[in-house]
Amino acid sequence: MTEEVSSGVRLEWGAASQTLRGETVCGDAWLVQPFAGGTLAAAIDGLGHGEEAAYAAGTARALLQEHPHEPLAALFRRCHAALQTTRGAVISLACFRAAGLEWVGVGNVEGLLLRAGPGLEPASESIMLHSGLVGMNLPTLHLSLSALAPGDTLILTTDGIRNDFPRRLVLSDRPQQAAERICARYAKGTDDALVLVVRYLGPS
Ligand SMILES: [Mn+2]
Repeated sequence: MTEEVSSGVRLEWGAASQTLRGETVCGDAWLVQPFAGGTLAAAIDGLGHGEEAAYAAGTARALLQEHPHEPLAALFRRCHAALQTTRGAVISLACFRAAGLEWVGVGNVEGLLLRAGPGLEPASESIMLHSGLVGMNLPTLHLSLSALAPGDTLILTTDGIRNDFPRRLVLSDRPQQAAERICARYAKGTDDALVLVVRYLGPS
């Protein structure tokens, strides 16, 4: 999907997920939610798998969708409060604004920002992950702000995805194609799996 509304940034994104065999619902969830001034992207892995994992992930997703404009630390506090009565979830959040990408994670949802421009160093950046479990143990968060140039591409993957997928190939694919290809070839098969790919196209 491509979004060009009043959020201040133009993005194209795609997602793919795989539900663990034997389960009817996926415990991993994602969101891309534009608001006035930016767009929030999220990848969420409810602890374990099955219905209770999906419930925890869905609870977090609904809150993020409702309050995408809030600071990331406030969103984590909001999710932490709401998930106390659930199994909990690991969550990575990325907010795209004209000023750049603000991103942080609690738990192990990996985030990678690939630089599209040639010769840029570093060619990629990784999300700052804090150990914890939203709903159970919320650490103090240190937010990172990364500058963005057109074509730069964020990839969020839950731990159901092997992390040896070929990085640079992602840049030559449309986000939806990239997400589907990574999910099809690099899902571990032992857990739910989710890939969210978001490309920054430029300011709007
Ligand atoms: Mn998982």
